[in-house]
Amino acid sequence: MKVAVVGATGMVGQVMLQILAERNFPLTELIPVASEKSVGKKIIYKEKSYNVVSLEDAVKRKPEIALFSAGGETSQEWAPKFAEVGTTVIDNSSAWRMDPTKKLVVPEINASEITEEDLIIANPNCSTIQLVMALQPLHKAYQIDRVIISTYQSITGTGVKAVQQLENEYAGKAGEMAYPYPIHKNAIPHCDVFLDNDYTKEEMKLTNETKKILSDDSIKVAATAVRIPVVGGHSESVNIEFKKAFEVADIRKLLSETDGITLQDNPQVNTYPMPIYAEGKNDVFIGRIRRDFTRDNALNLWIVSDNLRKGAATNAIQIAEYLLEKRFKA
Ligand code: 11C
Repeated sequence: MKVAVVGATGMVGQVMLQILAERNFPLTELIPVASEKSVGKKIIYKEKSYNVVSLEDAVKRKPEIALFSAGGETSQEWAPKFAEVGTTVIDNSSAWRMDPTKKLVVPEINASEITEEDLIIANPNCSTIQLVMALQPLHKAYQIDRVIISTYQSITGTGVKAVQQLENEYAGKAGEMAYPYPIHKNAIPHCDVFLDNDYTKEEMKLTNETKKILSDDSIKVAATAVRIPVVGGHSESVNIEFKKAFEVADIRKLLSETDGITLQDNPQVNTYPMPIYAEGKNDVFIGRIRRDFTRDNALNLWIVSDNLRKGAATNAIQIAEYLLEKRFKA
């Protein structure tokens, strides 16, 4: 299996390489790809050195799979060029997610929707993936009417420039700003750009991608996305109203039995998910599960996951593993 990693020098690209190695993905050839300024640089994969190549060169080598994490514009332009030579692109940008002709996939939920014709497959936004991992089994059992979510998002979601901003501020040094305000000792209620409806693009991704992944336009999702000076993972405070009645014990049982979810929920001994402990792990962690006593059939919970892993690289590689099994197995 010839695999290209487009954006190999970026934050998500680096984690993709790490996860391909960890999971022993059966590579016959690795093609690390990056922008012109990184071409010729070396990256190390399983103790072997590889030259970073350009997008043009990577297309010529016709990989079976290209894992893209190089931003929306690169995906818009280059994913179709890879698809034309028969490569299946798994794209981590927002370029194709809401395109009705493209699948938006969280493997535990809807990988079975992928058909032979799908040569560009979209990976959802990080904050959406961890949310739908929790919502899907609950929706199936109790039918979700409405979700109110507030996020507490890691600066790694913005990229290396944001990590540098925090480090500079922490050290009391001047430097380039990734955000319009200091992030050290701060919480910025602004992830991605503001849209005409006064929500941010990140907030509307939570609304729209959730409906698409769960194949249900009737689910109402209102989000507030907040950036906090944390690395390691995104956290989400989520309030869900169901159409059907539930018992909290049954919700706990259901989530604890769901693949990809780890329950960390014992307030008596201060057990709940936190980003410093989610970092480096592939699961979605759920805790603080409790009835919302202000509404009928309503629930509160707290969801944490490593945004660079299940929120990006792990999910993309799980899609590749699914394809390996269903499409590429001889
Ligand atoms: C953030 N969710 O934390 C973003 C990062 O659409 O893939 C990923 C943006 C995307 O800011």
